[in-house]
Amino acid sequence: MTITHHSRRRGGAALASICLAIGVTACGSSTKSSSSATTPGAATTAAGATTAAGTTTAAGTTTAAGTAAAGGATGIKSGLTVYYIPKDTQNPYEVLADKGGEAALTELGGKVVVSSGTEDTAAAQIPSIQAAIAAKANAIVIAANDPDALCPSIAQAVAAGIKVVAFDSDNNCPDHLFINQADTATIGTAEVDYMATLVNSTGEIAILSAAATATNQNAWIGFMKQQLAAKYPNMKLVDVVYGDDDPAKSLTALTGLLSAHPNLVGIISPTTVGISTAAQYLSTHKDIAAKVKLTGLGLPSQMKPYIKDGTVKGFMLWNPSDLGYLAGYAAANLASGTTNLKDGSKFTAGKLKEYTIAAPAGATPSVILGPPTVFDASNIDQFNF
Ligand code: RAM
Repeated sequence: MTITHHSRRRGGAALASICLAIGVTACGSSTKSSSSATTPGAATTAAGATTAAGTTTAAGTTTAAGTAAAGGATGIKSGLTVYYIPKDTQNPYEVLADKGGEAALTELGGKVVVSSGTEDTAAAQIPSIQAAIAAKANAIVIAANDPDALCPSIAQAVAAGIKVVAFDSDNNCPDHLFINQADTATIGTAEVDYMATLVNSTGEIAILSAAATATNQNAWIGFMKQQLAAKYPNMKLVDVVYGDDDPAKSLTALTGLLSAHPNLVGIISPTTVGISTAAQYLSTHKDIAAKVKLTGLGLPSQMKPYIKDGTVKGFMLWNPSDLGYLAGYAAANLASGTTNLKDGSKFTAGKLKEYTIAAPAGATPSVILGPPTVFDASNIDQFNF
């Protein structure tokens, strides 16, 4: 089996599950579609990142070989080709998710082609959708940089018989399954609740996001605003800035934010690129770090130094590798006709076991990977993704 990565240009910029909190136990994936927020501090069981064998052959192009596991999965067609179209090919989070997909398709005797741009724009993703159509791919797994701009191309893919799975960042197009990393409302409200513990529920806070058009961040931010309005009258959201999941742009957005709001007490960054950039900056600007608390969504591997040096107390995430792996099994099952988009349809996702598709009337069919995990000094050493 061959895995090929294609990318088109930018300048550069990673889990287990959230079982934080007091009393949350189910870390990892489950067949259930609901999850609850957890609070910092509790134990996490979690698994390390899934890896697929691979060797980099040239900038942006990676090939990996694998052998189908004996047996594969019941009813899954062999030799499936699944195009993974991440937000971009350089974000370590997206790379981990794609590797999870490679692991899944390797188990199933198929192949993954990773193809996207190097900037988080819909324009950079459209050629990859067209490439999947030209290659007669069986399925596309895509993290949309814009909820609407990709729909004409995705409709062409659907018309060509290609099954479409959204992961990480959903789109508004019809005829697809969304693999959500964790319950959307839980992610947004839990981040605000965590920030409240850091700033005694008082003062000016801001958000350092990814792309302004990113469906996932915008959905989480919507729930952050709701939670602030409902529970925290003394915490004021004064700004939302965008770093496009590019480290340099994120740094510029951060420093602009800090100078525009001298009374800021907290920053929530719901993106692994934003939070790692901000943590690095604050770790070398201790005077600012003493006044401005940071939390959000981050990769334990990137955030560990900042937990260890006290810059950041805690943050959240789920296992991106598992997200890609689950999306790979979903895509293979859809392409094989062993599941469909109807409410209550089931499919088996290898090591992650069975998932049930929820498709209430008027909503995009979806499944949820599982609850998020809170990472802090008590558990950060247990994670390698
Ligand atoms: C960034 C990306 C991705 C998001 C994570 C938490 O890496 O924006 O879409 O899910 O952060």
